[in-house]
Amino acid sequence: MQTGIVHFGPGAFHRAHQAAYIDSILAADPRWGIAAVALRSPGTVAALKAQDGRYTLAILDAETQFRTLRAHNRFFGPGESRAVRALLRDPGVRIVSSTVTEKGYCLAGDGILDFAHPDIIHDLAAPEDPVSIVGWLFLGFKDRREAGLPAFTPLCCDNMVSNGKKLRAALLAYAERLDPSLARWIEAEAVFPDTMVDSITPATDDRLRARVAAEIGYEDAVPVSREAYTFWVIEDVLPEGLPDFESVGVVLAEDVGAWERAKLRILNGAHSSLAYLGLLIGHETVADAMADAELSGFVEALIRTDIIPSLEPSPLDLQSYAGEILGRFRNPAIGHKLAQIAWDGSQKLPYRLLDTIADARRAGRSVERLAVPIAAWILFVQRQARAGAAIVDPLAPRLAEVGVGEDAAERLLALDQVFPAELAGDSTFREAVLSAVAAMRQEGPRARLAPIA
Ligand code: CS2
Repeated sequence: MQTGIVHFGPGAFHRAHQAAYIDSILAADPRWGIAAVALRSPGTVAALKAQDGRYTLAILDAETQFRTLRAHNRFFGPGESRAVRALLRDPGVRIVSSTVTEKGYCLAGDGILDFAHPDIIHDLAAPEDPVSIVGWLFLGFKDRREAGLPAFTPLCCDNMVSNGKKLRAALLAYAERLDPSLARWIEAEAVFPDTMVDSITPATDDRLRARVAAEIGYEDAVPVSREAYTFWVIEDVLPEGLPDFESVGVVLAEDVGAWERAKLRILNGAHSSLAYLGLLIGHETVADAMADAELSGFVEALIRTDIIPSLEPSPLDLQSYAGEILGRFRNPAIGHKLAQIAWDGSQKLPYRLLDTIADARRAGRSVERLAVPIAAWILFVQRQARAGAAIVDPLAPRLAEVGVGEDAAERLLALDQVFPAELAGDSTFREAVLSAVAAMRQEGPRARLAPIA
């Protein structure tokens, strides 16, 4: 196996999704082994390395299946930056992919590079020793140009609309500050495909480790689990000679936008809604929340009546896509924790719900129901802040501070890293959210779940 892909962020999602496709590709073409890079957290790469890259993928669904994957052949943890840099200069490396979550791209509320982000400040001051993915791509491209090598292809696999375009714009803005001629080179030489990635992947826990050990007899420190459904759409702009993605079921599409928007707004929008409402009600997993008829009825109405109109016209059959997603949420075989989905709300809400709300306002449609999950996020932040409980979010310190105040709802709605000016200044939207917050505070989290006449 050679190394053709360098991947930043080899967490559970990458190992359950991209690596499973690559594992299949490797059977026919050994060029595409993945180098796993996690320069901040030692755990996963050290364990993967100790297992020689072999780990278990448990597919938990109507049928259970265990696959042993081995798609990674190099492993880089903290302190190994120099070796990563050398690898990015290897002509065999053609793809640099990333799953570093929404916050890993250091974007401001409007989706462009945040020059006030500590990682970007760091990288601009020390561009040869980067910590952000943007800084790493810059350094990799700089070395490639100097060596007279062609550009690699950055492949962003995180849940953001126009993820490739956003990464490209962020990198160009960064390069412009350090070396405008390199920015021109990147513009001319590199493509940044948009991608849509989808497979429900709960975080790995000791229960999964114990199950893998019991069922297949492998003491695997880093197994992953996911549902049977898996889907990957990549914008059809790939240069010649990359892996034969289509041979393993990846869709190459001219326009990924319709897929991205539908998936983010329906699946992820519903997921975040279930998470905040479900946690306030006292549920633990997505399947538990879906078994609550009032809550799942609300979420289905939200999708079918409020979210789908924001996606039309669409080349996709959105109503049946929605039905399929609701079925996936009911999968009792995976314990997908609502708390995991609730993480990083400040980063997720814009793509998942606020874009839909902004579209609804522009088109003059009601936002009454769409305001409910936003109110639930506010009450969730407030509940965590007042209990002194952890808020997992890059804005955590700010959320904790604002969340304890009397005017928390108003102040959260004023956070410009979360709410675009268009919504923050929109009294119809604000009133819908504040009225839902007030009702849920008085009558409890189910106050706004009843069907709207
Ligand atoms: C989830 C996603 O954790 C979350 O926020 O909504 O990880 C979701 O499971 C995936 O996007 C499904 O493809």
